[in-house]
Amino acid sequence: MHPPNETAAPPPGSHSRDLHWMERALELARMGTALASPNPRVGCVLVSPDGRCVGEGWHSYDQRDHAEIVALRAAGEQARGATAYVTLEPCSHTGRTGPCALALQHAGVARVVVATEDPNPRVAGNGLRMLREAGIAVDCGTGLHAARRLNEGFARWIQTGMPFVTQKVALSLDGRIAPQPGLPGQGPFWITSEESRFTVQQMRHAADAVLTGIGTILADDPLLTDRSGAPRRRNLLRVILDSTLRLPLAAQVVQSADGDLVVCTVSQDEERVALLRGLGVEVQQFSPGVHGRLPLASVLEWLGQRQILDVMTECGSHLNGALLAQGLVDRCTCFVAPVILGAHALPAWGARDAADAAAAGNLSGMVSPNTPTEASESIQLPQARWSASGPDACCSALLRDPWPAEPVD
Ligand code: AOF
Ligand code: ZN
Repeated sequence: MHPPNETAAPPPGSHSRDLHWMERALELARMGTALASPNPRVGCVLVSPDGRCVGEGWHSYDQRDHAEIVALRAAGEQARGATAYVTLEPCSHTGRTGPCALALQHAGVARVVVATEDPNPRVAGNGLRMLREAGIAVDCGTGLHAARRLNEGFARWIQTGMPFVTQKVALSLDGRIAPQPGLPGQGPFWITSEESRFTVQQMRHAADAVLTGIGTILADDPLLTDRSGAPRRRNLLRVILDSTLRLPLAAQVVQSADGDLVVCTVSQDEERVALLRGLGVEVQQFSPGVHGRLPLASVLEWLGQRQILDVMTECGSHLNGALLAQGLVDRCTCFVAPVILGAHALPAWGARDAADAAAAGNLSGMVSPNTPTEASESIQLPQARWSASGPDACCSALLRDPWPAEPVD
């Protein structure tokens, strides 16, 4: 008697079984959102030869142990002969902990299935090699896409020192982000739906910093906090770009400053700087860039030095335009609402003056050389995903993939 085909479980070692357990490992890795940074989000599942899960783990920075170690500890002796499903290549180096590749070997794990290699140059393939040299069967690439999307910030930061920048834009059907400035009777104005705003909170939760310009503070007086309610190990850093220090002391961001508010400026007004610092605001002064402006790339570099991996921008027209034109946007996530605001309303991407407009017209500066551009008249974004968000549409497009083009196998 054979069981009917449709009830047969995929045989051990089969691709669909590998995918099944890797999906669980990815779920575990997601638990590290806002808790693993500045380390990557990593999940691990140990499965016995008869197909039972014998241990699970995920990495949280404050707990120190890597995902594999947490799972090995849970499995104890049952790790012997097991298959380990790990969302990131086990490490080969000694950092705050010893090499996970070695720990898996010592525990007697027979096979390791890895979603993607570690982009950390100290590891990058060495962990896979260590495992193979120890006679362990290694497969790399199961669940690759999802695993890479989960650690875009880490991949960008560990290789370049720069944070991964997600530009979030909530815009009307006619491409506007706010009604005509200065109209009487304006209160808080929401373009997008509650569903989209909920997603924005999740995006803030997944970010290490949120960045905006002084124009947005003056217009909307936002709080810019993570109100997802989910735990995080570091406060979401609120970064305000304010070249001339116009930030009002009564602004909500200032009133709620709790070691999580940084104002970046080129102003030398030491009196104003002292006043802000007295209210618990961190003020970072930069040397002026082109046309005396705040050098955006230097601001991002400085955030990277502070172990900020993921920056989400929630800016107005000019800053949106400048960030894009200067090639500083890695991913663009737009919520498009079925609303028309009219030609006098603010465009989602604008230019402050003719010089900015000219820069914004040069598409080749916006993305990396390996992104296909067609005669510099358009930039194709093949890695874009559209989804419904209540009555809105959401498009999230990758402008620059932080992962190496050729995965290590
Ligand atoms: C793994 N499993 O769960 C994580 C890994 O300073 P350490 O010792 O915590 O090492 C950090 C590096 O280890 C990090 O940059 C990344 O390359 C890797 N993270 N590796 O095998 C994990 N979180
Ligand atoms: Zn490790």
